[in-house]
Amino acid sequence: MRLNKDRIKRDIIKELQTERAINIDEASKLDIYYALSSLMKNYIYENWLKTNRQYIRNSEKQVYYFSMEFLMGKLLVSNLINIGIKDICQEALKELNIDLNEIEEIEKDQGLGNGGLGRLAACFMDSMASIGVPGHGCGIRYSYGLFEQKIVDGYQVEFPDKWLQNENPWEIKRKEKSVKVKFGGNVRVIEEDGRLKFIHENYESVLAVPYDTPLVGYKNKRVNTLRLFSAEAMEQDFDFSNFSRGKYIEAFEYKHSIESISQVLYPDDALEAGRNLRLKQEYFLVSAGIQSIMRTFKKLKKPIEDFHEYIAIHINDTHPALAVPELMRILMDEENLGWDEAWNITANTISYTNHTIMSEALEKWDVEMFKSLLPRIYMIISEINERFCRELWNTKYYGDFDKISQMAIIAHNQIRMAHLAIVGSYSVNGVAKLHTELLKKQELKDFYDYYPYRFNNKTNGISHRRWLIKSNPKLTELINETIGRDWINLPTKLRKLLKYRNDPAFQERIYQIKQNNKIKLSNIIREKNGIDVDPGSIFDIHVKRLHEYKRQLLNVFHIMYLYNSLRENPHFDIYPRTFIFGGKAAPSYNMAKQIIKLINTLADKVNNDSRIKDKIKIVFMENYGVSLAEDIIPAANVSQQISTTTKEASGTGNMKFMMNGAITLATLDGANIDIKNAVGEENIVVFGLNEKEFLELYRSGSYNSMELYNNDIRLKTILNQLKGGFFSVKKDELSIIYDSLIKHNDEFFVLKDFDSYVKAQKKIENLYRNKPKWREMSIVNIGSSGVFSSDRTVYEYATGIWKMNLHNGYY
Ligand code: 26Y
Repeated sequence: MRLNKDRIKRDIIKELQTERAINIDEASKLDIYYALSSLMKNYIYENWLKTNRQYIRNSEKQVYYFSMEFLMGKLLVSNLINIGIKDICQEALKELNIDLNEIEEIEKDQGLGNGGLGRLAACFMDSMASIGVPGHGCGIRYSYGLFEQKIVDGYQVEFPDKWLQNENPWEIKRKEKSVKVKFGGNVRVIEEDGRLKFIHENYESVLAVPYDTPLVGYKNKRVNTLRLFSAEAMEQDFDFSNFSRGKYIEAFEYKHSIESISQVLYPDDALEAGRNLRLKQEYFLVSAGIQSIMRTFKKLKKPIEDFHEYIAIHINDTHPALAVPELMRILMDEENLGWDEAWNITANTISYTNHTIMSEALEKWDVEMFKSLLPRIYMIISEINERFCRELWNTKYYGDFDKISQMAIIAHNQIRMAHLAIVGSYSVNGVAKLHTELLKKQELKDFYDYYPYRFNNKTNGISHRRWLIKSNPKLTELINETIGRDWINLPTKLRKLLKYRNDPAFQERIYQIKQNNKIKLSNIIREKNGIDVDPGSIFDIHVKRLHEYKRQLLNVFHIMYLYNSLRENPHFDIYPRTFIFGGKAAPSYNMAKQIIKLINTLADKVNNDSRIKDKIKIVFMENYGVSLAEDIIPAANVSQQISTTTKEASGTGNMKFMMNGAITLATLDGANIDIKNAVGEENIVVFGLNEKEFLELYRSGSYNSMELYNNDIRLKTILNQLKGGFFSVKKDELSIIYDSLIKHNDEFFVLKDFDSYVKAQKKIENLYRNKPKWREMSIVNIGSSGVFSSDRTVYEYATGIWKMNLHNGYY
């Protein structure tokens, strides 16, 4: 379909009339948003149908990416970009006196994820469609995404995220493709034709209703599918006539209890939820997802024994690890395969990514709870466990009870999901080099020793379409003008920019673009926070989930140190700086919430202290999420990536900042190390303990935070300020922070890295004062960021793990 400006104008006007019954001069922004999305769907659907038809016709292998989280953000502009009509659409709207940015504002973020893992899934969807991987997302359509954060009196307060309040124009409900998911009941075993049969009885059925969203590839006419399931009560079960008279209210209660399964996303991203409802959600996802895949597979009319030749199922962390027993159940109980055949298919279909080494985040389920909710699945896991333990005994670990119980899937009355995921899959990957090495050497060492060939690394990436082309259009324009447009399909070609690193004219333009982005962000800050910040100051940004290991505290302590120094000595030399924070704390994570309170309390004090003459400003931006990130990241000078070494599996924010020309202030953790290797030591500022030093200190148990407190007057002052009267907060308010650092010996080595961090910050300041140097570094960062495109990552998954043949001109 050839599109031009006039045609788009005409289509919008017509769409408003026929679909919204309104003329353009009366239309609200919401009307325009719906009209625009509706006409885009006309452009998308044709290719969606073609893509699906082609997949079936050619029997191309399909990947299904199972994830409890998809943090998609807004889709309107990103779809316009990928269809290839953003510019003409923007012009067409302009001629109708409509500003595309204002229409975009109307759209609610699709925030069905906590943070890194959910956003990674969203970037992968974009990359799969764009580089030509037949791949689809499979998840839950939560009625409420991650809570909306408001800051009230300095504290985080959570509100429900009503993202579906207005109709979501991108999804199509496909009620006719619903499947049944069964919970509870009992399993009766009978013998039939010499084989055992397992009859699941007295269960409760839940209807999993799919909602499909098209995933539009970048200018390649390919459209994949994101399928999210919503839980509904089965109509016959819910039928009021089935409830005896007088049970009217109970009928509704029943309906609600069923629908609660897809009601809300769990807001914890590291602390194990361990709850019955969460387990229901996880099984709901995998059962609905695999049943739906089975239906598609049947259309190919291929022998079931070859299932894994046509289907790959990837599990995003262990949350969908029940895919292993669920696929076994379907193959055995519904397709009548024997155990060995079913196991061969399953273990060749499923692959698994680990995203964290923090033991708190490793999922475990209580056996009793599990058994009563999923009796048949429990039987299958028990059998997998028994066979696995027997195999260990018969092969490598004869007589070694300890080793076998350490590796078992079920032990101490718990089911260990990571062990299930590893045993039931053919590939296990970490998300950055260091992370994968740590999995092999430590957390999953036993499994690495046993299955070395299963382990591999796939360094994370981000979609350069969303995180550069969409979020930083001016920088994109400059890049296109300077090196052409090849880099869009092959982002490593951004390297061509390196040639201009010392070109004063180019440096000046890079600087101007950054300046404009900073002005835009300053306006947002003025509007949202009522704080005036100086776009001429260094924008030093720390945005991500709130976690002790991510060490927002270290940043805060440095600011307190600067503030104390300025108060003591008004001539203390400092380049003006704006410290920007953003991030949500899990609602039950007290310490993280106290850190938010501390940041806001400090901000109040510092921002209103006339003695320091606006040399420091502190801003906490509420409700950090995908769209806010798109405004913040292009405006950053400094990217704070300062986790305690070994704790951050990869990080992906670090890549987004780098791609937008910020300089990373980093510990040698996660993908920071890969960034350092990509840009070279001179173009990143590194500090703190490295992996080896950290592990030595950690293992020796010789760290004593009290000593640092006693010997470093800066730290002593700061910590004492937390305790007594310095901040006008209730008595003992911030003392849990003090206690964690002093009484509980500073688990995340904040005090240990403090001195090194202060020096690194000084180095940042000196570099910033040297304008040509800073601009050069910024260009080198942009030019080296192509390897962190998720196109590269997905290409590696597709060829290295999923064994797909890609017919693609670029990759
Ligand atoms: C079990 C449940 C409570 C749970 C829910 C969500 C556990 C973990 C999570 C989310 C984890 C997560 O987001 N991990 C992050 O994954 C990113 C993508 O790989 C990494 O970049 C980041 O370092 C890691 O913390």
